[in-house]
Amino acid sequence: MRGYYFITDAGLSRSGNISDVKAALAAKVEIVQYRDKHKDTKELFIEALKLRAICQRIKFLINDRVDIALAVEADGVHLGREDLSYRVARRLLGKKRIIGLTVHNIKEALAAEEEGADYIGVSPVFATLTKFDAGRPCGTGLIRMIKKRVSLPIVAIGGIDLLNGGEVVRAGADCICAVSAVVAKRDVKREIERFQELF
Ligand code: TZP
Ligand code: MG
Repeated sequence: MRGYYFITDAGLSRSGNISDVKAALAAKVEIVQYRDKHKDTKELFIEALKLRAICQRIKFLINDRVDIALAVEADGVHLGREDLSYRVARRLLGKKRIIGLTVHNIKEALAAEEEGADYIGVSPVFATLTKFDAGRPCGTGLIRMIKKRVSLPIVAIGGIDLLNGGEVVRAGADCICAVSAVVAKRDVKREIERFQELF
């Protein structure tokens, strides 16, 4: 697991999730996460099904919703503290599917590894306007600390752009995700390629 990690954001997108995900595939991303905090269950299911069909050869994850992940046969989920617990999600999803957990500090990172998470999302690295309840920025120092003590792949997220992205990779992030710095741009493929060059 290494490189740019793509997350959809229909609110920031200029041409919609389907077009953005196609651009992400053209930019050779290996992971796409479908994230939408506004749609109802039926709308989520219908769009996730379309995205699953597009993302056949890469990892396709669903944010928050284990039920949608199962319904569209996604490769896994990304869960935060307000979502189903790791244990319950693992029971529902089985051993093979990917479960990524958001962590905000070293204690949570160690606990995520102990539980069996497949990767951790370290969040938010910097201040972000994209997620209003993201919490306090942890900075790249936390990434360095986690890298030393936890062997899970690290996905860094929150306030990352092309100016600070290099620092995040040097701190030890295996993947970086930059939502507004990519999805709100006119040429999504080109922006992702710029992030890929940081690795
Ligand atoms: N999770 C933690 S921060 C965040 C998510 C989904 C938003 C990141 O967006 P941006 O625009 O890259 O700061
Ligand atoms: Mg969540």
